[in-house]
Amino acid sequence: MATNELTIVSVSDLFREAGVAHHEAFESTNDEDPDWPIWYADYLLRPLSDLFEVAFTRSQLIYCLMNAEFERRATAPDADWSHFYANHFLERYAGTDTPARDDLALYITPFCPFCRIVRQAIDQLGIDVELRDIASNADFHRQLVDARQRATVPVLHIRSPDGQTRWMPESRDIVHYLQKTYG
Ligand SMILES: N[C@@H](CCC(=O)N[C@@H](CS)C(=O)NCC(=O)O)C(=O)O
Repeated sequence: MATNELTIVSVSDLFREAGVAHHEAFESTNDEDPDWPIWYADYLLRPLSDLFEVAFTRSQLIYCLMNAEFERRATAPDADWSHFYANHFLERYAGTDTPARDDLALYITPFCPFCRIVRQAIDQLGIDVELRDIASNADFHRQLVDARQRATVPVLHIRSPDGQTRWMPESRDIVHYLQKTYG
């Protein structure tokens, strides 16, 4: 699908192609897709990783797509979106040797003070962590209980680029780990 030449044209072509595929998938709902960054991230994960020669993670792409959209709306709402997105990604990832990062997900509940402490650390570090609210999502709740035999939050789920996974409880340990790894 993607060419191996990393140019504004090849990247924006890829985004445009994803846009067409998304339109076909959501035609029946008039292109309504509140989770569009997830759909695009899944569609683009492989071709963007190939094109940039960067091992993007799914959550990294979701995060970057959302950032691109926020920035586009705020700064250039009339710009060609595929060009804007292409530039956004090229500025951040072209020519960089971004190492493959862990895929991080934090199991939380909305009003848990220990979760808030971890979330503050995440915000300060500016890292990309998927938040999984076990109070509103039965699948997340089940995943956590299956893994830990209890529903205490926060728990950080870490998936390394080599596929190894790890569950880390205790807010203090999580903050320490994140600061040591990403600070
Ligand atoms: N020492 C733990 C305390 C975590 C904790 O008490 N979490 C509460 C929510 S604030 C909880 O999940 N309670 C429900 C349960 O344990 O099932 C930490 O610092 O992470």
